[in-house]
Amino acid sequence: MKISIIGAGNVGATLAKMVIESDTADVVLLDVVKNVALGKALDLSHAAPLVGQTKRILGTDNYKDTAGSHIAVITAGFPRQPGMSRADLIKKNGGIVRDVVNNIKSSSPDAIIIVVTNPLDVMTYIAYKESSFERNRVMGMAGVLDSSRFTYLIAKKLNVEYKEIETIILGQHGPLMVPVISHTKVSGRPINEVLSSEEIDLLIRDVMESGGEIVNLLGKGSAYYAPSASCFTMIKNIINDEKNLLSACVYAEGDYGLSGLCIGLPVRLGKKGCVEVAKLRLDKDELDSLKKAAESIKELLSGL
Ligand code: A3D
Repeated sequence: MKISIIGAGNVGATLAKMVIESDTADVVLLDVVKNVALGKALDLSHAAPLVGQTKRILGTDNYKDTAGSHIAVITAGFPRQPGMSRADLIKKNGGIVRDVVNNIKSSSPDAIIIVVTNPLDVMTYIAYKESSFERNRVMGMAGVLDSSRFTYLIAKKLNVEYKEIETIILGQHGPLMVPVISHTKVSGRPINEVLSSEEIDLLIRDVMESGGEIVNLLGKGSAYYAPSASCFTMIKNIINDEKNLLSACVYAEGDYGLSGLCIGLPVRLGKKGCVEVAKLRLDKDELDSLKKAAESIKELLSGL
């Protein structure tokens, strides 16, 4: 297996470390800033004798080195700068994602693409359209991260193990995310039998503020350990054909009454990519929230 990671920044390099240290696949780490990719790949290679990994990592700025990748992860892009509008960020990162996707398309025409670059729902849509790949081969990472943050917060609040929590967050990666409370359980019990609605609302608020909290604490850059782990979870599901129920941003084709956009939906990932959009029975207010999130994403897409 060969995984190319485009963008050797915080998320890209951390993900590369997870993939090779676990001996999951060979990695090509590509960045426009060639020396950064080369330096990080060399540093990770020097750890091989200590960690015992047998897979190889190559740093490059040349897409020829990525040829024949099974999975291509796009982490290339820039965060929003002070004074920069969302539309400005879409323009800047949209241009990068288009360029990256066209390179992936010619070097690895059979690859499965996982997008991480923000704003996630819009960048995944751009990647889907630009690639002309089937929808099962283009997806965005956000829901696994948001769901993991919710799991962490519920487990902490109730002092239970993470494995006791079952939850999923759909919708937009942002303030219009949709935590599916009707499918959130603690040790098999519906969460609203364990926590009051006020307590649940506070936890949801905390999930929504998690990313911003980390940005404020770091002072420079944004979260990358949990985003990388989330991406790695998606990769493992694909490589090992695990097909666990996860949330990922995919192109909607009538699923949940939505179409013409990429949005966080419940999916199963396997060797062929997104092998199923799962049909969960959602409450009316959850469906309404999903529609609201879709409207907001479509508004952003209309500016493309
Ligand atoms: P950062 O550490 O700045 O790394 C970005 C890297 O992309 C840098 O090394 C750049 O040189 C490189 N780059 C820029 N343009 C290109 C290009 N055209 N080709 C190849 N490489 C290029 O950022 P990061 O790693 O922290 O985050 C990367 C992206 O992921 C940003 O857009 C973040 O907002 C986004 N992100 C999303 C999530 C989600 O949950 C969706 C979480 C964390 C980060």
